[in-house]
Parts: sequence; structure tokens; C-alpha cells
Amino acid sequence: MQAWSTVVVTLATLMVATVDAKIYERCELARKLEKAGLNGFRGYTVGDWLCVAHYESGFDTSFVDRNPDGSSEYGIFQLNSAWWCNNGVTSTQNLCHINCNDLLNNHIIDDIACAKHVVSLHKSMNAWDSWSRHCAGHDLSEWLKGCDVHLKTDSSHTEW
Ligand SMILES: [Ca+2]
Repeated sequence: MQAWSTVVVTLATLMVATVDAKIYERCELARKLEKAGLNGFRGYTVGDWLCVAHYESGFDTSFVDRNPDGSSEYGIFQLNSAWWCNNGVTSTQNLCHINCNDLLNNHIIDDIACAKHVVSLHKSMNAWDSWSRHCAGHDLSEWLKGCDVHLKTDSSHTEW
């Protein structure tokens, strides 16, 4: 009996901790990114964003990675606690004015807004090592296969 209640309490705790997180399905994420205006933003396509999100987090919003310098990276785009968000531990610029934990739930509008901020300030997606390594210069149309979303590279109508 004692053991069972421990198991139940543990399971309940785990569920509360993870209920808000989500591993996105590729096309669902593609549509979400397009709707949020990332297709063509600063000349990058939804293909670039799917590629970087895949290599950074595997589309898992709850993913956290700790760096040797003590900072951590959060969420689907692995945004760093030294620059973009505040985790209450790392000394931070908090350029996105956001709590790092808000980058771990299934609501990714704030993550997208922060990612836009990153690419605007850097004037490039090479702020993400994985983008430079795996996505830059590659044919990214494969990422959108079967998603009813099309690569858009013309940025003339997007806000800068
Ligand atoms: Ca979020």
C-alpha cells in the first residue's frame, strides 16, 4: 500500500511537470511556424526553422541542455539563458524579456517571437551552430514534404 501510494504520487508529479510540454509533429510545427510569420522572415523559410528545431531539440518543447559555462538552453529552438531568457540562475541579458520556463511549454508563440528577435539581432540564423552545420546551403524542401506548406524565400513583404 505504501509503495503504491508512492508510485501514484510520483506519477502524478511527473504528469503535472510534463503536461504542458509537447513533441511536435513535423507538419503541425511547419503550419504553426508559417502562421506565425516565419516563412520568408528575414529571408529564411519554414524549412530553415524546421531544420534548426529538429537538430536543436527534436521538436521537443521540454528539451533543456546545460552548457559547460553554467548557462542552459531551452525549448524547441534551444534559446540560451545567458542571452535570451531568465532562468533565475544564470546572469542574463534576457533580451526576449521572458522566463526560460515559458520556453518549455507547448505554446510556442513566445518562442517564435524570441527566435525572430535572435535572427533580427544577428542578421542571420548562424546564431544556431546546428543551422550552420546542418541546414545552411542545403535543399530544405524535404522538411516540408507532405505538409501543404511551401518554401517562401521572398522577404520583400515581411517586416524587418
Ligand atoms: Ca512557450
